Amino acid sequence: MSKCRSCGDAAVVDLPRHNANFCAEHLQQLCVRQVQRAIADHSMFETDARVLVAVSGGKDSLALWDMLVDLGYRADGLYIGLGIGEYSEESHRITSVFAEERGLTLHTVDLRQEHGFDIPTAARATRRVPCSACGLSKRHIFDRETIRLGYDVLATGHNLDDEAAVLLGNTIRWDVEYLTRQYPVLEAGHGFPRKVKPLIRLTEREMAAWCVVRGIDYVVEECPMAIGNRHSGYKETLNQLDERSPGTKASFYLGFLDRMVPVLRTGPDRQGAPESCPTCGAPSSSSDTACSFCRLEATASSHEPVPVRMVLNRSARRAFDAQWGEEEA
Ligand code: Q46
Ligand code: ZN
Ligand code: ZN
Repeated sequence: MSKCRSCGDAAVVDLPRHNANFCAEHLQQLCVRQVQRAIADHSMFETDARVLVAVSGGKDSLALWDMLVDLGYRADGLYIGLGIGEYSEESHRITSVFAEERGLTLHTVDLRQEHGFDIPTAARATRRVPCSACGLSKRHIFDRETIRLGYDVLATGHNLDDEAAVLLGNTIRWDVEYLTRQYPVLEAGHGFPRKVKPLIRLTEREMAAWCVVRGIDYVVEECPMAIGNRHSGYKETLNQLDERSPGTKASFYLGFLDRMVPVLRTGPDRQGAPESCPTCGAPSSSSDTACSFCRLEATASSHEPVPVRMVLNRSARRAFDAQWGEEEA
């Protein structure tokens, strides 16, 4: 049996990028140190900050919430009900149980109840890719609720794998504007809250291991809309590279932060002060027309509800049915 690098006890996980195995205790120590380092290196927030964690029921966001509370931060959760069939129901259940068991405060916004639409319907009604309607809605609601509820900062569970995949996509397209903005801290201002990503130094595998050793129950299934999307393809590609030469993913992304971001930041600041949406008051590019979320809401909430299966392609639908059982359409 393999042994922990730090103490010699039986190891529970091997982490090729550290070229070592770790027991439960030292895995936790490693994860906590990486989070503390990310928070300190990027001055994410002070020890007394009120932090709102965007939780989805997946391993990353629940692990982040768990870690921040464990480190003594005042961290509450915010869950958004996206209406993605059984996947969303299960995510909500798991997130609520997590909060209840630990006596934590969880805020919930349900898209269908509060805005009259869900993600499958929004995708169909606006002919958008589901993840685009979803990302827009999540950003709008996370920003709004962070400010409305008076939190100092919004923390999201994006990990090293997520950020490296986004970086690969932005690089392949040479999207300089996105590359310039790809940073684990977005400052508050112009009606936007401060946003941070404390898990950027930890991989998906490390987050899953954290949940196992901490006994955190999380939604293992991927969102049915994610199956086969481009982002997943980039992740696979980076994992193949990392298998051949462990640590590639980390040096690609963390090297970007260290060495490329300073170069990109010498360019002109492209972000001007936005106007306010005439309908909801959120920051918007124009004060004459409603913001993109309000336009999405107007179109999607007048459309009849669309079940999640109807917006999946054939392979995603097969995977969905295998996971959640065939629904009567
Ligand atoms: S929840 Fe929403 Fe993700 Fe599902 S629809 Fe796409 S963006 S994949 S993180
Ligand atoms: Zn150990
Ligand atoms: Zn608006």
